[in-house]
Amino acid sequence: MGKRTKTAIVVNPWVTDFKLYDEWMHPLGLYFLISLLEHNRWDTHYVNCLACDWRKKYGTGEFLAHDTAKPETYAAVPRKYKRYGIPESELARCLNECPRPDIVFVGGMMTYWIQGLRQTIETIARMLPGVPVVAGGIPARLMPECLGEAIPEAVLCNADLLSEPSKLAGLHPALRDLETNDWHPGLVPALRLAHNRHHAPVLATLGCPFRCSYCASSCLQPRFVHRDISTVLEEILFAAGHLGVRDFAFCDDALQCDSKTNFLVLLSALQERGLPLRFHTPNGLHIRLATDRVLGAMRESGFATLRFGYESGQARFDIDTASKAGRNELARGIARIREAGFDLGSVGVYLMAGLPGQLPDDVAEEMRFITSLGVLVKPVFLSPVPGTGLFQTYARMFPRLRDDPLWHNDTFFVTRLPGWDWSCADEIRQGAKMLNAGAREKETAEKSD
Ligand code: B12
Ligand code: SF4
Repeated sequence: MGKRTKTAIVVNPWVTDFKLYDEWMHPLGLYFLISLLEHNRWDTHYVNCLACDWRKKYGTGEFLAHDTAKPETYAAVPRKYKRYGIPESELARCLNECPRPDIVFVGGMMTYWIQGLRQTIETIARMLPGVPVVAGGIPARLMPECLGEAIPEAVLCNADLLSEPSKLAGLHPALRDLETNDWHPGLVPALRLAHNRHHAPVLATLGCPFRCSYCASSCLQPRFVHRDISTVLEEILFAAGHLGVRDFAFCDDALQCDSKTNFLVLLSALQERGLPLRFHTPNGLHIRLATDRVLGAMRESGFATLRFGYESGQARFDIDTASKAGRNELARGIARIREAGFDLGSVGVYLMAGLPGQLPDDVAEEMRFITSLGVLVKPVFLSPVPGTGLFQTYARMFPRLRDDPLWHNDTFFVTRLPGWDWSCADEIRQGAKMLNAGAREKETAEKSD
C-alpha cells in the first residue's frame, strides 16, 4: 500500500430540532466525499455526532439528545428544543483521538438544522485551532449566503461533488492536489469507515424527473440519472457480507422510474443471491409506478416496509404534487400491494399538510380516507425549501423565510399558516396515531378471519 498523503476528519454534525427519528439516517453526501478522499489516498477519519442506541425495529434506534436553549425565532413555541447526538465532551474526545488533520469536512442535510451545524463547527474550531473547516451538503447548496453569514469560520462548498468534484480542489490550498479524474463514486469506503452494523443506505438513482412545487430535488440534482447497478449491488453485498447488515434503506427520489432497465435488474440480481436482507423505502415511492411486476419483485427481494408519496388527492393541488395519485389511483395501488402479498400494516402513505389554502379539516378528511384503505397514514408538515416554487409563494407571505432558515422547520412552519396553530398540528399527529391503531387492528382481524 502506498503512503497516505494528507489527513482529513469528516464530521456528521449535531442536529437541533423539536424531533429526530432514526429513519435509517445516513449522511450520503459525506459518504461520497469519503470515497473521493480514499481515491486520493488521504488518511480519512469519520466522526458521527449522531450516535444511536439501536434498540428499535429493523435496525433503527433512538438518538441521544438533550434539551437546549430555544433560539429567539422559537421563543413562543410550546415544545422542547433539543440537540441530538453525542455530548460535546465525546465529540472533543473523538477529535482528539484522530491525528491532527490538514482539513475538516462537515456535512448538513436540513437547512433548519443550522444551529447544530454551527455548534459543531464552533467545537471543531475550538479543538483544532488553525485547521480549515469546509462545510458542504444541502444547506450549503440551497442557501450559501445565509450559511456564509451564520458560519463565517467555515469555507463553504456549494458544489455537487458527483457532477463537479473538481470544484472542491479550488476551495482551499489544502485541497489543491485533490485528484478527481478516474474517480468512481461509491459507498464502500464510507460503509467500512462508519462501520454501522445495524443498517445501511442504498442509492440507485439521483434526482427525479418530476417537478413538485415544494421539492428541491431538481435544484440539487438537475438531471435524473441511474447509478451503475453493479456498483449499487457491490455496496449492498459489502454491507451484508463484511458488516453483517440486514436492514437497507433506499434513499432515492424516483426509485422505480425506468424500472425495467434498472430497479428490476437490481432486484433480480438480489433475488439470485437469496440473501436474508430487509429493504425499506423511507423516502416514499410512486404508487403509479408500483405495478404488479415491480411489487412482486420487491416482495420476493425482501422489502419489509413500504412508504408511498401521495401528498394529496385533491385536484386543486395537482400542480404542487405533479399529480402523483388521485384517490382512485391510491385505492387501486393499495389493492395491488395487498395482492402482491404485503402486510398492509407495514405500508405507510405520506400525506402533506401545509399546501397553500389547505386546512386541518382537509388533512383530517384525507387521513380518514387513507386509513380506510387499510394502510398507515404518515402526515408530513411542509418545509418550505429555498429554490422551490412554493418557497417563493410562501416567502411573499412570510419574508422571514428568506433570511432565517429556522423558519423552514416543518414542525414550526405549518403553525404559521392561516387556519393552523400548535393545537391543530397536534390534533393531526394524534389523529394519525389513532387512525393507524385502528387500521392495524382491522388488518389483524381480517388476517385471522
Ligand atoms: C433521503 C432523504 C430523506 C430520508 C433520510 C434518510 C437519510 N439519507 O438519512 C428521510 C425519508 C428520513 C427524510 C426525511 C425528511 N426529509 Co428528506 N430528503 C431526502 C433526500 C431525498 C435525499 C438526501 C440525500 O441523501 N441525497 C443524496 C446525497 C448524495 O446528496 P447530498 O446530500 O445533496 O450530497 C451531495 C452534495 O450536497 C455534496 N455534499 C454533501 N455533503 C457534503 C459535505 C461536504 C463537506 C462537501 C464538500 C460536499 C457535500 O456532495 C454530495 C454528492 O454530490 C432529499 C432530497 C434530495 N434529492 O436531496 C430530501 C430532503 C433533504 N428532505 C427534506 C425534508 C423536508 C424532509 C422532512 C422534513 C420531510 C418533510 N416534511 O417533507 C423529513 C425530516 C427528517 C428528519 N429526520 O427530521 C428536504 C429538505 C428540507 C430543508 N428545508 O432542508 C429535501 C431537500 C427534500 C425536499 N422537500 O426538497 N429525507
Ligand atoms: S416530491 Fe418526489 S416526485 Fe416530486 S419532485 Fe420531489 S422527489 Fe420528485
